[in-house]
This record gives sequence, structure tokens and C-alpha cells, in this order.
Amino acid sequence: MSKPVIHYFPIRGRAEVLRLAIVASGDDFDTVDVNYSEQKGDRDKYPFGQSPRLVDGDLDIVQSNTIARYLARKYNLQGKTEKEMCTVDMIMEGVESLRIKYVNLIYNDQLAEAAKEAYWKTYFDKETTTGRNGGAHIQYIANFLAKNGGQYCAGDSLTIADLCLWDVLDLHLRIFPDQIQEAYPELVKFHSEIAELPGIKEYLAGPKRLAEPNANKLG
Ligand SMILES: N[C@@H](CCC(=O)N[C@@H](CS)C(=O)NCC(=O)O)C(=O)O
Repeated sequence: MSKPVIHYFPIRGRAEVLRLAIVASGDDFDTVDVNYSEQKGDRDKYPFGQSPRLVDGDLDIVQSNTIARYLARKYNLQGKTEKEMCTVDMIMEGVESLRIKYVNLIYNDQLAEAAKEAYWKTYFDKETTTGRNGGAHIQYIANFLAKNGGQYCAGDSLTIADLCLWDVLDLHLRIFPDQIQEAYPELVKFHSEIAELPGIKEYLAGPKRLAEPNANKLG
């Protein structure tokens, strides 16, 4: 059986969770650098004019969270019971809300100091959890993890929700390492433990892990 092929830019970006899901399951992937004019011009391969795109056997799919859910079903990372599956889905949506704010900080606000400060205050500061944050506050997601014991977000084994949380934490730890360690030590512990899991550990230390998190070299 051929490996799943990830078509994307040479950055971690929105494909990182997909790579993590594959390697955590003991599988491997191939990559193809996206041809931007093809991405913009070929509506069969890129129905939204965006990547990542995954080709896996007969399947050819886009939208990172659709691909993540597909991989979760393929590799049994979707949760075991209906309750776990719903929790996984809720966390994925919560992480997505935060990721949209992060993308805005990186690409629109260019990670400017004032924007960083406002970002922390709105989406990470424990004082602002009940403020207007568009449903994007790390505390909400931390609550799910704490409620489930702190090792995994749902159930007693790894799910795609853990990988979504891990990736978004990994991105934020690059920007706010000390603040996160101080305010959310349990999330730093979670991040370290997931990074040690078989498959993930080797991937993170290996040549397939891309250096750049974002396309504009920020973050
Ligand atoms: N909702 C999409 C967003 C994908 C997205 O923003 N892709 C970016 C790269 S990270 C892209 O293709 N940007 C080029 C463009 O939109 O023209 C997903 O989750 O896959």
C-alpha cells in the first residue's frame, strides 16, 4: 500500500497535525511541494484554491480538519465512544478558533510587540477567560484536558484532539515560552509527554520535520 501524500508548502503550518497523526500511528508519508499556480488554477485538485491536500489511494481531499478527521478514522485516533468522539470534535473546534487568531497575529499583525501583548491578554490571560474572545481562549481547552486527568484530552489514549492541541501549543510556546510555563505548567507537561510518544519522538528529531512554522518566517 502506498504512503499518504501530503501536498503543501514547505512549512509546518496546517499540515503539521496531519504529519503527526500519520507518524504517531507508525505510518509514514510522502510530500510534494505545492505548485502555487496549480493550487489556484486546478479546481479538481484544489477545490478551495488552498492547501494542504492529501492523496491517499483513491482519496484526494483538502481542508486540513477534514483530512485530520479522515486520518483519525483511519488510524483510530477519533475516540472510542460517542462521548469521546464528541469531546474530540469539540476540542478540535476550540483549537481551530484559537488557530484563526494565531494566523491573524502572524500574517496580519506580523507578530508586532503590541499585537503580541494584546494577543496574550485576550487569548491566554487567565483574567480574561470570560471576556470577548470569540471562543478562543487556551483556558477553555486546558479545562478539557484537566477534566480528563491531564494526560490525554479524551479517553485513555491518544486522539487527534491531543495532536491538534499539541501543535497549537507548540506554536505558542515559540512565542510565549515563559508566560505559558508560568500560567499553564500542566499544558507544558502535556506538550513534553506527547513529544516523547513513539513515532512522534523520532519524527520531531528527524529530517522530515520542517524548520519553518509559517510561510512569512515569523513565529
Ligand atoms: N481552511 C483551510 C485553510 C487552508 C489555508 O489557509 N491554506 C493556506 C496555506 S496554510 C493557503 O493555501 N494559502 C494560500 C491561499 O489561500 O491563497 C484548511 O484548513 O485547510
